[in-house]
Formats: sequence, structure tokens, C-alpha cells
Amino acid sequence: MRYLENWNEGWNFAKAANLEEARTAKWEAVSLPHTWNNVDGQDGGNDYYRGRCLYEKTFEKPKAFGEGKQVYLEFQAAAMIADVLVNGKKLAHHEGGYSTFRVNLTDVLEETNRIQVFVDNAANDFVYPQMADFTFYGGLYRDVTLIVVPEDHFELEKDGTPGMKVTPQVEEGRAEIALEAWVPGGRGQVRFTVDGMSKTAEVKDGSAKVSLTIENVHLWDGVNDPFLYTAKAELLIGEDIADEIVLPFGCRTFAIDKEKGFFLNGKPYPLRGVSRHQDRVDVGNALTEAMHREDMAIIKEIGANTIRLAHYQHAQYFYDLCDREGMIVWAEIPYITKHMEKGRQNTLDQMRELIVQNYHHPSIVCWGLSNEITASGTVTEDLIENHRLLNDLCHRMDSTRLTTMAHVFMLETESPLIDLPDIGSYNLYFGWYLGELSQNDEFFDEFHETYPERVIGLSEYGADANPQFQASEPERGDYTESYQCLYHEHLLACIEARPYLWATHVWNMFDFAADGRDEGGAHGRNQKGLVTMDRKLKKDAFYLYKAAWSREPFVHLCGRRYAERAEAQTEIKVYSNQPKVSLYVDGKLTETQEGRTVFRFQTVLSGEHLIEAKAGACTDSMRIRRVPEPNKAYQFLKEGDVVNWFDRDTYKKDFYGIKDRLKDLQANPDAAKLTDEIMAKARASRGDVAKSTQGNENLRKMMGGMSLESVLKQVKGAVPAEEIQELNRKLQSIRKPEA
Ligand code: GCB
Repeated sequence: MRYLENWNEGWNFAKAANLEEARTAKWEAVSLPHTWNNVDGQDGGNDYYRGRCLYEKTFEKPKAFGEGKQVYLEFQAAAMIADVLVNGKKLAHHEGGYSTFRVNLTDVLEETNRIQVFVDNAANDFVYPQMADFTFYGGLYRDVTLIVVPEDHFELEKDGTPGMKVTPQVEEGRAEIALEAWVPGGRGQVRFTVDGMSKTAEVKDGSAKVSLTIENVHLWDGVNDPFLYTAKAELLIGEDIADEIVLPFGCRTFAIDKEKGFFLNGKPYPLRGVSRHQDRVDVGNALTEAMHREDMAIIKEIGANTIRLAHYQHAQYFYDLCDREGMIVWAEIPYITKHMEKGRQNTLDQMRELIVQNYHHPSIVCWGLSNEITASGTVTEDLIENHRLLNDLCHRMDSTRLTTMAHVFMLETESPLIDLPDIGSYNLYFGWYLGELSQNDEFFDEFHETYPERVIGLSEYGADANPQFQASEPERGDYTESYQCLYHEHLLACIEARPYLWATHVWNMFDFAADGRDEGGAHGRNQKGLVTMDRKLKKDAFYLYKAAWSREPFVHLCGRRYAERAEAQTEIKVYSNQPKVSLYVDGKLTETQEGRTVFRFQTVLSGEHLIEAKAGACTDSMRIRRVPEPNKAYQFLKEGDVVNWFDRDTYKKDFYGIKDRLKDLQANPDAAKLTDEIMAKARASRGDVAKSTQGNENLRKMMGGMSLESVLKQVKGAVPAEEIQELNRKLQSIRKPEA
């Protein structure tokens, strides 16, 4: 039988790129999971250590070793490129930092041995990811396990396979379970057992296959009833059981209707949830199982029923949790932002491993081919061909799931990429990076009307929020917790009004490290999370979704961190999934409202007040107080920022100005001329602006819906502030037509 031993302890680590450097390097004792970027990968500046490092360990020949035994090491991940040497002999090379691979050590083992694993996260042009909005941690950041098996054993090497494939096919209350297991030696029989039923098959040409039927099948029914079966495969050599594998699986059907969205087991099951990056504060990506469980508990608390596991293969343990908790999962490879001509093979390798290693998970319903792959650069024939190959690979390997892609907002809806995968999805950030909130609604309405045959989803949307920042009049780009709420209130309504969206995923459940970022009062961090990167603080917007999705009764007062307020009358906002909320100020009932999700109360402030919200048996309370001046600490101000391009007090709404939308400005010949001039200037000084605004009809149309101010903020630096002020002055002298 199989012998397993956790190998996380007893490693030495050095930043040594080769054996020569290793001799003089500074060594440090470490245990796994380990990354060398847990600190520098989250501190901003994009100067975290990306290079080749070395892990070493000495070990005795395993006790379980004996006649004919095979000794393997399983690496659940090595980021990003690994070379494994034992006793000086190179045994394996693996490219891709997120998938499992196993190495056979048997032939080189001596009594005492030394293993050396070079792990490399340096930049290159053939392994993904190379350009993206997250830190590319290096390290042996998941478990390493020693596996000793008899000479006859199930396949361990090919693409990190679990050794068995389980394909349930559900029809009319029964499930046909196709089971296949691989045996490299090619001899013996395999006994498959599911739900108390067993069937045995001869190993032929390295594999054994049977099919079993479960009558009155107990379905895996998402978060309502995530029931799992197990499939066992035993390799029989005569009377002996040489090897055994067990895999959980679930029986379910799903379908997607272009009008009605997602169906699970024949019933409507709108997919509403979040995306997850795997890292956290000070730990980087080197997570413990307890941390994975905590993430899942928070995702369950919000009431999500789907997770986009972005932008790469996550830990096997987490996919298992998704199965157990009934989450519907979008799984993907890190083919992201920038297509690399030399990266084709790597995309295919990473996709093969993703599918082989995760095929049995009922939670997974689709394979994501790429994310915003056209964001930097043009759509070349090579890029399209790469996607065609990936798409065909997925279909060949798995006929039970769909392929998808996450498109960047400016990808033309006419692009050949749109119809390439089975179903599509856009990442939209109107109302955050650019444009107005209503453009999200307009985008989908137009898309759905123009292409009623296409299945479309919202794979990303979000707004950064630093909980330190608060505002009574939140604005796009202010990084306040308050604006994040407004943004998500709009998007939640947008989504609820469009049931055809096959899945929607908030970007992101948790703040995450993006060492290239430095903004919003934080270094190296993307703050679009609904929860902070240490998992300790749930931002107010978290409770908006909890109110919309979770059935566990609760009431939440927003603005707890907006404790000092300068306004005489203030809004108290409450999120709750209860139908009735009462507000108490200083112990006195002031108002009761009936409604759904968001409840807004107006309160006069004088001095300090105890605010309480009650909804059924649920209560929440906070203290706020009136202060003479707005608290500066609540405001994000970056040095050198052009905050005011116009004087708010003298801005005339009856006249044109930079707050008008491009398409409205175009309606007046004089305003259009001034606008065209400044846009031409922006294009001339910034090549990227030129590229992204010319010849892209989709983008041009969308920009029409943006205010000139938004567009100019977007291309910050392209035109000097004085010129923008001057332009605004001129526009403010052109009267608008009467409404
Ligand atoms: C995106 C990317 C994601 C980024 C996100 C953002 O579209 O897919 O990786 O983190 O935008 O926050 O800008």
C-alpha cells in the first residue's frame, strides 16, 4: 500500500541561483509552506526579489523503501519554475507556479541523500504570469509530500494526475459514473467502489475502466446540499491490494440560458459571488489550511454561492472546500494581460495540469482560458490561435464543462475572441477607473440587445477602499469606504435587474498584494477587497452583499469608522436582510423603515450620539459625534494631485464645462471644437492614449458616455492642469440649449 509522509519540515533556504553561489550564500532554516516575498512582495515599489533561489534538505532513505518500491516527491506548487536535483542528479524541471507535480527519486537514492530544489520567479517571456496586477511570489509555498508506492501503483507522474478520472452523468434521478484509472506498469486489475457498489476491470494498455450506476442519486446541489460521494480505486495484483486512491465527487447537472442565467440540477440558480486571490498580509501565498478555512468561512458568511478562483490554479485543499461547501467555481490559468509569443506551450501545459488535477471537483463548472489578455497590445493571429488551441484542449479533455474568458472592457464586442469560448464575460470598472456608474447598465443593455444569442457575465467589478477614508459626499476615485458602498449599491441593482448575467463576481473578496501599486494611502496593495488583506476588517460594502445574499438574519450600521462628522445633518445607512429596521438615537426610537437591503435615515447631529439599529432580534450600535471641521485623516490626498480643475463654487451648470459627457459636448460645434483640440493634445503627448482611443469603436462609444473630466483624469499628465483649467473657462462661456 501507499505510504505518505509530510515533508514540510527541515529545509534550508538561500537566495542562490546556482551551486556556485550556494557555497557562499546566507542560509536560513525554513519550514514549508514558504515564500521569500511575504514581506517585500507587499510593500510597494515593485522591487520585490524575483530570482532563482535554492531549497535543500538531507534525508535518510525512507523506512518504507524496499524491494521494487518507488519513491516520489509531490510538490503542490513551486513558483514559478523548479529544478529538482537529488544527490547532484537533475530529476525534474517544471514550469508554472500553481500546479502539482511529482518527481520519481527511486533510481538515485542512497542511504543518506541530499535534495536541492531551485525555484525561480525571475522575469522571462515564456511562463505565465509575467504582467498582471498581483505579486508573483516565489517559493515552495504549498505542501511537499513523500509518497512511497509498490512497483505496481497508480499513475503519479503525468500532469500531476490523481491517478483516476471520475465522470458522473446524471439523468432522470440516476447517475452513470464512468471511472478510469491509470497503471503505468500495465498489469493487474482495478476494483472500483462507489456507494457500496464495486466493479473490477483488467488493466489494458495502462488503464482500467468501468461504469457504475447510482439509482436515486443524491445530487450535489450547491450551497443547499453539497452532497459528495467517494470513488475508490484499488489496484489488485492477485489477492493483494498494491495501491489505492480515493477521490470525492458529486453528481449534478448545470445549464446556462442566455435569458435566464444559470441553472443547477434543472432549477434556476443565479450565480452571485466573489473572486479570490490566495495571498494575505505577512504570509504571502504560503497559507496554512486554517487560513484557507477562514477564507471559506468569510465567503460563506457573505452568502456567495460562486467563487472565481483568480488568476491561477489554487490549492487543492481550497477546491475541496468549495466542493464541501457547495460553491460553484470558475477555475483558470494565469494567461493574463499580455500575450507572449513564446508562452503558447506554457498555457497549454498549465491548462492540462489544471484540468487533470481538478477534473473530479463538482464545484468547477468552467475553465477560464485567459484574463484581459488584450489589455496590453493588439489582437494578433498568434493570440487567437493560442486561444483556439486552449479551447480545443479543454473540450477534448472535458466534455462536461464550458470554456470562458474574462474580457477587458475595451475589447470590441465584434472581436473574434468573443465567440471563441463557449460563454463570455466582461470585467467592467465604469464608475471606478473611468466613466460613470450608469455605463455598466448601458454596456450590458446594449450588448444583450445586440447579441441576444450570446451568454454574457460580469467576471469582475469593484472599487478600491481604504477603511481609513470616509466621506459624506463620496466621489469616484476618493478611495473611501463610503464610495465603495455607493459603487456596489449601484452594481448590485444593475446585476439584480439583469437576470441573464450567467455569473457575477465582485473584484475582490479580499485586498491583495500588487507590489506595482502605490495608491489610496497604501503601498503595494489592491484595495478592492470587501475584507482587508489580514481578514480582520469587513468593510461596509461586505454587509451590502450579506444583506442581499445571506439568509442569516443580521443588521449592520455603516459608517462606524466615520465617527467624526462635520455636517449638521447626517445620513445613517443600514444594511440588513430583514424587512424592517428601526433607528434609535441616544436610546430613543426615531424612525422605522420597511424595505430591502439598504435603509437610509437622516439624523441631526449635535455633540456625541449613540446610534442603534434594530431589525427583529438583531441589533447593531455605534457612536458618532459632531466636529467643527471635517477630519483631514478621513481624506486621501496625494501630493501633486490636481484635485480641482475648476472652482466648485463658481461652476455653472447651465453652461458647458469639463463635467459634461463627451457626447454632449460633441453636440455643440464650439464645445466640440475645444474638446477635439484637447483630446488631440492628449493623444499627441501620450502614445498609449492614441492607441487606445483610435480605431476602437467600442472604446470610443464608451468614452462618449464619460465626462471630459473623467477622461482627462484617466490620462493624467497628458495635458497640463493649467490648460485644462483654461479649457474649462472657455467651455463655461458656452450656454447649453434649454432642456
Ligand atoms: C482587472 C484585472 C485584475 C485587477 C483588477 C483591478 O481587470 O483582471 O487582475 O486586479 O482589474 O483591480 O484593476
